[in-house]
Amino acid sequence: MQISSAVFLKSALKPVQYPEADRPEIAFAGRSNVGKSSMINCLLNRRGLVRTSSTPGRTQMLNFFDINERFRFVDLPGYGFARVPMAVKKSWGPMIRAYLESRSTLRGVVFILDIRRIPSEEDLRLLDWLEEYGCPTIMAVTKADKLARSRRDRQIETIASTCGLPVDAFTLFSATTRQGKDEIWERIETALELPTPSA
Ligand SMILES: Nc1nc2c(ncn2[C@@H]2O[C@H](COP(=O)(O)OP(=O)(O)O)[C@@H](O)[C@H]2O)c(=O)[nH]1
Ligand SMILES: [Mg+2]
Repeated sequence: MQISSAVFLKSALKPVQYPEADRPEIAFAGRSNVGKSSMINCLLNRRGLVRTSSTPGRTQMLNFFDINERFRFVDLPGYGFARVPMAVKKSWGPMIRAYLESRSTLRGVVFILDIRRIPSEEDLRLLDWLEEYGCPTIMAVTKADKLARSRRDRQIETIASTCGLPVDAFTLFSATTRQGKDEIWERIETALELPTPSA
């Protein structure tokens, strides 16, 4: 994918604040600190477009980006970080569900897991919601550079079986080495061509 423009549009907490639903959209989901923002920056070849943070739990809003004046990326708020206020933790579920339920232009969700972690209950709950709402889902396992090749395969097998999915559903990715970037783009391009799922 040739990126001619990538522009931050706005942050939103609830549907009335979302930008107009006039372009197909791909959302990025996963726990805090998993590497969502890093993946978006890597896909767009923009180092600092999306703020990455070593202080997880800060980006508690949906952040919308306009790409090539043709489609949008949405950096969804992360979950699973211990040191955020209870009110923020409680609002996460309704915020995500409201988005998945109402966004008519949503074409796919890139679901990101950390290669070093067994998927958590929260990860699995989100996976259930994606299934419930019938969202086409692109499974990605990131931070591949953090493990030796021999351990990667075993970890992916464990992650896949925990999710109840086949190993080949997962794209191995690293924002550091850019491994898997082309494959994620191919899957995103395929998702962008899908018709709007009926509500
Ligand atoms: N080694 C390595 N570090 C990564 C990778 N992706 C993200 N990180 C680091 O993980 C931390 C959290 O990344 P960020 O993109 O902010 O996660 P987010 O909270 O999901 O948006 C940052 O310190 C990143 O530099 C990766 O593929 N490899
Ligand atoms: Mg982030």
